[in-house]
Amino acid sequence: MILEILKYPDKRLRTIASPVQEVNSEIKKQVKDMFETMYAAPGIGLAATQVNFHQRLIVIDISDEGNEPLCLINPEIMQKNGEIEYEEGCLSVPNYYESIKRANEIKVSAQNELGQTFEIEAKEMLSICIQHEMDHLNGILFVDHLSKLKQKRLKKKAVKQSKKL
Ligand code: K1U
Ligand code: ZN
Repeated sequence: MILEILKYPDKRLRTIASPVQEVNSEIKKQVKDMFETMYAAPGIGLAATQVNFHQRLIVIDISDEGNEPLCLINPEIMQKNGEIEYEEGCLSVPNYYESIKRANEIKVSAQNELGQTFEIEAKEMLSICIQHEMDHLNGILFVDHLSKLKQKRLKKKAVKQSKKL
């Protein structure tokens, strides 16, 4: 099932997600629907917050063929190293791209869709994408990393756009 993606400045995007208590059939269905929604968008990542589901769950696939799905439940960053700058986009902020600085290498602990705990070391695009999606789970958007002036301009444009719909 394709889910609706909340658009900035929707206040629900500011919700802090709760930990997933148990990887049960509801969570497995949510993971399936989020992958379907991400591939259809199309995007390379999606956080549960963006589809108004406020539990700590993200899906990612940065491969060109879209055949390397990665699901992270209750992700935690254990280590961060270096710095990388990349022009990011967001399915919740359509048609807006800005350069953001993040850690280049991260070590993350998470559970998979079977509830098994695993660790992953990520660098470059995968690291950027995991950090972007984990920000969503904390109610943070990539535009929050920009100057107050850029944020003000973007918000004005987005509010105007949302009134047209
Ligand atoms: O969280 C999101 O809104 C998904 C976002 C992930 C992301 C992109 C770039 C840097 C960091 C995080 C997107 O997927 S935006 C769309 C996009 O980047 C893309 C879409 C199709 C093909 C390739 C990229
Ligand atoms: Zn996003």
